Amino acid sequence: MNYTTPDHRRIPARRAADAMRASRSCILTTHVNADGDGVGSQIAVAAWMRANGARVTIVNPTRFPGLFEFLLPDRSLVVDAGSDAARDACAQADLAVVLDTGEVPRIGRVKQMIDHLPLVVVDHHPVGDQPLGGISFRDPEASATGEMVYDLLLSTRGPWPQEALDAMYVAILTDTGSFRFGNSTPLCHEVVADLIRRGCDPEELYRKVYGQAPLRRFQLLEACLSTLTTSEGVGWMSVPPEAYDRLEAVGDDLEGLVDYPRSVEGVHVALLFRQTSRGVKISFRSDGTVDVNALARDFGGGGHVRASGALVPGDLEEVRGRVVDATRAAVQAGLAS
Ligand SMILES: [Mn+2]
Repeated sequence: MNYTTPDHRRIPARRAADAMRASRSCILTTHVNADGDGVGSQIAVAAWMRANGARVTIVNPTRFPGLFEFLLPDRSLVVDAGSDAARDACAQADLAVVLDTGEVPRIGRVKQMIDHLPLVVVDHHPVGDQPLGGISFRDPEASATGEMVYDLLLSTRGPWPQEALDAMYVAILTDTGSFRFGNSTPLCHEVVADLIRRGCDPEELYRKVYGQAPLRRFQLLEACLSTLTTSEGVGWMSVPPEAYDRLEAVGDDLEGLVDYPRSVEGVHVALLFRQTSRGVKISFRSDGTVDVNALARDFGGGGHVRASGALVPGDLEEVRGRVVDATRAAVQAGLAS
């Protein structure tokens, strides 16, 4: 069966696509610490809008992840939010599109740079406390924002540049954990089937994303695994700060680490802790027993029901103690209900 855009997405997709097609100069942004879905969606939109004749600039609140640079049709698409080039691009733009988040705090310093522009939001997260305004194309049922970008292109019958196809594929690949997570819906497989039909090479894209990890990543994994602990349905690991510094690790190296505690028999919620200068970063993953969006919100974070994050001021040991206690209580409550 071939994919068709679900009915409830049709009108919002059309509205968003019309605004984007009318733009001549557009800013694209995504959430802090962009992932494969955030930047994949940006690059797909950029390639599609450029094929429609628009000027496009990617301005993100934090560094563009090096792992996904291979998707960029050209490196000059991305400018640093602190640069003159970013300021000029924002001054000349007639539209801003926010992808893979719809919350004010999640786009950080870019918010004030695009405040004067009409806005389109394309996102698959549940709406939170501080939603961005503008034209809203949101669907928490979508596997990835990349799947919704596919709806945009479908609603306008393309064009379908190869860069857009590859970027949408990687967006969905990464947000579904290589089609293993609960969001690997029939719809997402139908989208991906069409992307392959149109020319994506799954083996090559998988290899570029997952098949050429630097050695330090395995050395960091070794150090993290030595901290693996489980208790009452909760599994957690901490990134040893000494190993992180010694190995000159970067944020990308932490991608997927939380899947290790998550894979342990009997674990319902997995946690990964990392000390940063601004506090302790926590990743939450749930098998569905606990709503970790609600749990992360108690610590000032948020995300999805099964995957969330938070940044908690304080030091590693103290924060870890509090968060593990709260998570154990949530698992007990979840199992009892
Ligand atoms: Mn996403």
